[in-house]
Amino acid sequence: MRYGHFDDERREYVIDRPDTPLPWINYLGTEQYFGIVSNTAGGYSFYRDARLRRLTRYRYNNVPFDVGGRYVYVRDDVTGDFWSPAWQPTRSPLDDYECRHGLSYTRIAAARNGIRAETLFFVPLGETLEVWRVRITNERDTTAELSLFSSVEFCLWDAQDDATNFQRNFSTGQVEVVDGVIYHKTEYRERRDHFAYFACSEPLAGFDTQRETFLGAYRGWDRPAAVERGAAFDSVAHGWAPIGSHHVRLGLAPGETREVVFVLGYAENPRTDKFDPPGSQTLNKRNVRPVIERWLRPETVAGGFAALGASWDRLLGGLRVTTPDPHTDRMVNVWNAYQCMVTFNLSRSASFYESGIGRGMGFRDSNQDLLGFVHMIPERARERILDIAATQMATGGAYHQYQPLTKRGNDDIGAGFNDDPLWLVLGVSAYVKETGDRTILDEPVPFDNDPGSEAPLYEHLRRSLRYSQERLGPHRLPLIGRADWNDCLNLNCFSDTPGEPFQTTENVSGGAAESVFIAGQFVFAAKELAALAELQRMPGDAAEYRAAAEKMTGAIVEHGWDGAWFRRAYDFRGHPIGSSENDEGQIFIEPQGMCVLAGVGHGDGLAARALRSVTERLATAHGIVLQQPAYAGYRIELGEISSYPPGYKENAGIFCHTNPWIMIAEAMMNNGDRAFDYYRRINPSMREAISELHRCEPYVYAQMIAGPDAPTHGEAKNSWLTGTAAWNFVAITQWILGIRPELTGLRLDPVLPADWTGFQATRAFRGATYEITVRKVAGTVGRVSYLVVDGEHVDGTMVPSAAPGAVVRVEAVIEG
Ligand code: BGC
Ligand code: IFM
Repeated sequence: MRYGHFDDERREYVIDRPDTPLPWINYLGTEQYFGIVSNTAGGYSFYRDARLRRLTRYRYNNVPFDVGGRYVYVRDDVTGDFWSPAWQPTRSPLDDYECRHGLSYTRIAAARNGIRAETLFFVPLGETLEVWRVRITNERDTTAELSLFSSVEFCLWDAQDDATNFQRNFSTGQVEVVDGVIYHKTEYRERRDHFAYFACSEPLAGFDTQRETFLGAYRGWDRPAAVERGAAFDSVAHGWAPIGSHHVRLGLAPGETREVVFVLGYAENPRTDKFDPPGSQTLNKRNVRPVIERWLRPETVAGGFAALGASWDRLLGGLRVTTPDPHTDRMVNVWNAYQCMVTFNLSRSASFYESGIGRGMGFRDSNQDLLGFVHMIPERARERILDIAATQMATGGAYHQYQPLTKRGNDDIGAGFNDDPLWLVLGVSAYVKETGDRTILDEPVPFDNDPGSEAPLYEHLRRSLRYSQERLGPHRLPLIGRADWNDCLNLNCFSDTPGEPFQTTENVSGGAAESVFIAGQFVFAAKELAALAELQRMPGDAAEYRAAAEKMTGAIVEHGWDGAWFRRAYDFRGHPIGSSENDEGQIFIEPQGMCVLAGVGHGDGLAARALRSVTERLATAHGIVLQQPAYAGYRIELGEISSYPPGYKENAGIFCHTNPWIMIAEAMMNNGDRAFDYYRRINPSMREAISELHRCEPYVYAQMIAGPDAPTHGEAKNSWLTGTAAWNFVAITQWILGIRPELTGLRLDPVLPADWTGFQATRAFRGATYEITVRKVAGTVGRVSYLVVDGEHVDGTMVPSAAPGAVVRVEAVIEG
């Protein structure tokens, strides 16, 4: 069952009924000001940091869910009937409803009793504000006397404090209403350096800023007293819960459409010394007024909206494909790329599942996200890499996270996830492959943000490898530390006393847990760094890293191979995990993917055998599960993984992030059919047809789909902010379609499903544009036989590099 459809032409997902199984959300903003908006206008806004600069309030896990948002009410002033054109919060029956989620904008339209209202939400480029453009049409054949009410509930900036510290916050709220503009100016502690404003293009019949006055005591957003009675109270909030609501009266002739614009924005006051006497800091109203006036004008709104669309044309224009599969096309050309950009902007901070107060930027996560957006925004990817690397410690180790506002490593979760440093190598190598810019390797970058400790980025990468090499366990495999990619595999935990908090053995010599996953990742990273070393003309280093990769490969083959698949780890007592010796958790997906990606076992049949085991033991119709059999109960020596009920999350859920590793591995083994089959199983657009089961948005990947051990097998959770986006983008574009940036140039090496006859693509690469056509006879499998580049025959699969600005025609022939 579907709840909407893709409008590929307009790059929109069109939701045609409001009661989706879960709120289906979208993101507003691409620079500094962001918002979440659901298909019923739920969500909130923030400036840069979803925790510390939250403009509007949202109650997570509310009942009913997704209440709190950008709400507009329409009232028929003759009958008194009022309703929400986004359905929420009044949930009045609508004659018509449609939500179009587009690229950084959402348009929600509905009609009731002959009145149609359509609201467009977006954040203009270069501004720290959002626009709501409401178009209201009288489709009756008589005049309509209407009232329009806007509403937002302000958050008192620090979302964590706002949700907990009521003894204080019920007394701090402050607003000011000047010339129809509502200013929310609550101080956060001693700093009055920022404020929010909410403005309307029309003369006001009234306004409200005190929540309980607007709503009425004991009432909800579904039945505000002001809307019900058809008149605002002109309330001014002192403490309690400041809101912003405008009341506008409209008389519409039959057939008439009116446009009303609301602008909600963030502004900062000029910095003053925080010890200035009270009252000396004033709102910077004079400076924001022209901005407000500009954005309340319809022509500015139209121009701003067009500019946003043009910027997405540019971002997405660098890679476009036309394949025999529409699900592939729309994901690659629009939605998967868009999701990658959202992970660039938001990391893991704010979604329907991430509260915006929990996490900063992940060291591991951000490096992987980079794989999916580097081709769209290479300069910003460069900056991101340097920010991440500056949080690395001199030991080569990493903070697990850093704060976007301060760009400093934070200790909230601590360090010691021993896979973290190696992701930096993979991120940097992806950047150099895409851009050819090897100057980044020489860029001086501090350790732990200490300016006195700068070293070239290349040195950071060396230390990343050294970090693993200096932390090997009894099987010469890397120590896992707190965990590796799998946050929940905590193998250094034990408790001697039941009920006592567990202890960790992290640094206990001779007894520490090891990770085969990190071993595979090390081999991968060491080979990448060897190639970068060659680029740096350091053949000695290159040889050293290749030797290190080989040595680690030896350890994997000797201690990491279980007979039919790669083992997962050794616990701190030296027992294997992910082995046929175990009663549960016998086989894990991660080492099968990572070891094959790293080239382990390609020549001796281990890789192919491991992948067969994945097919036999882990693959389901809804994707590949993380491990089998699921852990039935909690085991302290395995940690958090066994705390999840079977079939969810890391305990045998379909952890979508890992599936593309297997797709890539299958492509490497020349199995185009299997690689693509796995791709389709979790492709959100393919799953649109089973939306009542999948439940999450059909236009973006979710982190997890429940595995067969769960009663809800096939149900997705945690959509949007996940490394799944980047890795699927890499799997489909670079390995199945085979358009792959390498250090020496662009390779064209597709591994296609047998029944395809080819595909076409446009790829911008290092300033040139490649118009690609791949031809293959249906029913054949095989790799590219030769290329024809601008009419010239070229052996192999490397596309000769062209000068910036050139447009090159590349034809690849697969003879089968
Ligand atoms: C995982 C969660 C886990 C958490 C703990 C997350 O990345 O997805 O399952 O509870 O990390 O660190
Ligand atoms: O690898 C992690 C990721 O960093 C955050 N989400 C869960 C993954 C698996 O545990």
